[in-house]
Amino acid sequence: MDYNVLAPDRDRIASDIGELASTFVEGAQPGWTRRVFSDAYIASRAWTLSKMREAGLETRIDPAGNVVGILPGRNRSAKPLMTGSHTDTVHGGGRFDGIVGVVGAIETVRRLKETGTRLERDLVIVDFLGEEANPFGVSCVGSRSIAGLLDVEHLDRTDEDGVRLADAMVRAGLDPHEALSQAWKPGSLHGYVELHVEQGPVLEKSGAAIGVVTAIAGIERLLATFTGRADHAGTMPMDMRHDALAAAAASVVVVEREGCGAPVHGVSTVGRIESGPGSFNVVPDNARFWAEMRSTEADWLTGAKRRVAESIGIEASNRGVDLVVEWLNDQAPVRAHEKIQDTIARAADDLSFDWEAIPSGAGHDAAHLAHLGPMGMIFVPSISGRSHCPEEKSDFAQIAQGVHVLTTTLLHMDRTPAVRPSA
Ligand code: HGY
Ligand code: MN
Ligand code: MN
Repeated sequence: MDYNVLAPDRDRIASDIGELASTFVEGAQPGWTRRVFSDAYIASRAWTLSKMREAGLETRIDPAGNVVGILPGRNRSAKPLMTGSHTDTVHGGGRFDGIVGVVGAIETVRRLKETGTRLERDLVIVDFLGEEANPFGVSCVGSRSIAGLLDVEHLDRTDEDGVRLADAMVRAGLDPHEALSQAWKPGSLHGYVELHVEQGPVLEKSGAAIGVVTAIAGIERLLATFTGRADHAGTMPMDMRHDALAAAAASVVVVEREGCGAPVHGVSTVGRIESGPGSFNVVPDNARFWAEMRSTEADWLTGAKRRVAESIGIEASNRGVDLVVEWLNDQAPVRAHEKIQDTIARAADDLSFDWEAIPSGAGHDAAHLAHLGPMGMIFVPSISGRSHCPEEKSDFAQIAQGVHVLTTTLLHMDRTPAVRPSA
């Protein structure tokens, strides 16, 4: 088969991405903000649904708020294929993170229909609800629900106003109770593949058009709370202070040092710090920060969690400051299935696109869908490697190449026998 006939319509992709970005954004801050449960996000779900309907899909919004479209295959009892991503953003985010995978999935359906290419299996495309980290501390809400990884403990998590995730879902017209019980069975997918922007500099540096993802990093997130003692900043001698902010600041450097010294793929970040009471002339008696470590290597990640907890404990006790560490999220690294990696590479070769194998430092819905069947991911380059910021950008011609590889990969997967789950 000449896979070039499946080439996507680049201008249509650009128009969809532009329409979503310009129509559904929160507030006037720089970048494109569309956070889960915001009015802009809730309104945008109808947009995704209409795009799927226009493409001729059977559509629904499931109890967890995932927008689901199905392209019927010839054999409806065959295990389906699935692809998708997310359209929520971080605060002040970009126009491409996640969105490329949803728009790309819809364009794949259009091209299959326009070329009269019928799949053997159903193709399920999903715009997963709430992939990004949120004030409830539960990312990937929609894909966890489909994968059977959303539980009551997640629904009871509260934001800083004490609102439960379950209540926020009800306010958005969703059904958290049903979201707990709609899980698909492990092994129920013939395969899952997701198109996404790389969000880093590797592909741009190497010149490869396509990234074949080898693994998705695991993430350990923590909230460290330091409690010291308020004193007069002018009179209390340095060696008699219990300075919570000084302990937290020294601990920020501990977290940074953990990632900088990683012998394997490993990074660490403190994304936010707060302290009080906040006057020049008062020794701070409280501070807290939110941090995360990531790696595709489980052993390093486990070790980093232990080393950071020990070291920041020392920074606190050296200053007579109390410390409470709360671990918020423990997402293990997930390997992409070898056979799906090979299929993506084969599709890129069919289309004469240069590709390279690459780990994902970013988390993705695909990490959860791996519980339902063999998983793979396709990356396209990010300009200057930037993401989660207004400067996030990918070239539409390269996005179209990624969509072309997605379509061709799905065609190959449709025709290959079931693969055994990864070892
Ligand atoms: O944080 C992440 O890695 C993803 O972009 N949500
Ligand atoms: Mn993403
Ligand atoms: Mn993201």
